[in-house]
Amino acid sequence: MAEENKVILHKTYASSYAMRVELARKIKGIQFECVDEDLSNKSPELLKYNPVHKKVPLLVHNGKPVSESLIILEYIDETWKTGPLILPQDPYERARVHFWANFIDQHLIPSTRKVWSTTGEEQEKAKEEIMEKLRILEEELKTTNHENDNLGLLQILLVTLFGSYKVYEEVLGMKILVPENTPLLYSCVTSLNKLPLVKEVCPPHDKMVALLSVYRQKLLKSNTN
Ligand SMILES: N[C@@H](CCC(=O)N[C@@H](CS)C(=O)NCC(=O)O)C(=O)O
Repeated sequence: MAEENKVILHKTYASSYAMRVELARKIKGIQFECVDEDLSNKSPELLKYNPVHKKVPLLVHNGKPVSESLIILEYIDETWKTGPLILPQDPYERARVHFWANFIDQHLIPSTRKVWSTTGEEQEKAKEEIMEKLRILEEELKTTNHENDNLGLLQILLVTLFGSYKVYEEVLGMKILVPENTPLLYSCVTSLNKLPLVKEVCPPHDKMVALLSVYRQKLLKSNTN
């Protein structure tokens, strides 16, 4: 890789935020060097280059850091003009995509966290909250002329968040993404899951079950302390 175009991605194996960047990199065909972070012992580079949040993903392009996955995706789209566009060019369409990306990050993901950290009635309530937010997203999908196998920003967010929905079913013992509630979203995620690029980025089912089972136990334990 030429020194003037050195790209390093700090990530962890199962971070869905990092998977967003991995997918963008594949879409654009960019050569990256990857650094796998241990979040209990973060690298000096991660602490130096992302001092505010100290989180992955972190992209370092020719020594210049870019953090926060949505910002990284936009940076990639603007910097590597070759390959398909991740964000629409039209200002209005772009604004809409930003709106729904923020909805996913600020409303949907916090609700999914609740379902992972609770049990019983509380978990059922959290599940209902997610289903309601998914129905809102479904309404948006109805208004857009989307193609299921087009990997734009929203598709990247949806497949990295819900592509492992069968893992969630196994670990949580409940179904969240179902065609009866949100048929378009369900068919969008299942079609995206079949794409070779997506398959390359998503960790295998059994490994995800093992990792997310540990994650759930940790969350439940920290909730009872
Ligand atoms: N808003 C951030 C969220 C990234 C995030 O939450 N990363 C987690 C891993 S999935 C992390 O690095 N956590 C480390 C920590 O909280 O110390 C983004 O979109 O990039």
